[in-house]
Amino acid sequence: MRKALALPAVALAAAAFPLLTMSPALADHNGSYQADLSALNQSGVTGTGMVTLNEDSATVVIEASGLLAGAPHAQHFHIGAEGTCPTDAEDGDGDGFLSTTEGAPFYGAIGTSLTTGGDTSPDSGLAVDRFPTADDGTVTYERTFDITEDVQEAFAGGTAVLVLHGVDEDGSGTYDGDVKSDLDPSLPMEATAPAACGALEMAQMGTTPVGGAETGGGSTTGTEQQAAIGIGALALTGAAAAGALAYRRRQAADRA
Ligand SMILES: [Cu+2]
Repeated sequence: MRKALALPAVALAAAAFPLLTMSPALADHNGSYQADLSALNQSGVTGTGMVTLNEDSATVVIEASGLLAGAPHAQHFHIGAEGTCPTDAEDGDGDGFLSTTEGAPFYGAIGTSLTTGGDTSPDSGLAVDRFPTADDGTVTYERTFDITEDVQEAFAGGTAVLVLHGVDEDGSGTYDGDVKSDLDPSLPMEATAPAACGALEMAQMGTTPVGGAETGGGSTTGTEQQAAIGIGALALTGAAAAGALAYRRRQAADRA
């Protein structure tokens, strides 16, 4: 009689365990992120980017000043590298510019093109007619659109970086000069070189973290959440083992 009761309990715990391991979960990316923009290529650009994520929906607000007036400025989420910004010292080829390519080991490739309308994929990376024009050197941008899964994962993993492009390095008042763009040789380097960069960091909690009470700190990363889930799974494994042990003890008791 006792045996009959004990066995299903063990089976139940064992059955529950794979369910947990099967949903280790995409780390939660929902919440608000902020980037404090720092100048690159001595652009003098300052500003901030705010991004609010809710599943695949992103609301992006960018305010920046000190940009070349009257010129379009490509802007992107870059993803998949270190999640950091380079310095002007990373001018590997010594052409006087930190090019978009030279910064890529830090901020990665284009994940999202922050256009004013239409496509937002990396294909629109240089769609100059759909990027903000800084009429008086200031850009104010707001748009809500869907982002892809790789970009969601970059936010969760801390590798999303906001980059604004277009810098008038020689102060001529327009994109010109002899150095050609590393991205499109038909354009001057000034049109595509990074003007400002900021890592997108979580500004506030998007959801209640798993086991958040004991983490103590203000921020909980996806890694910590996964760790918490792991601990839960371990505890359950322990419960199953304890159940099995109790079953063996009862068997022993029955034999005695
Ligand atoms: Cu970019």
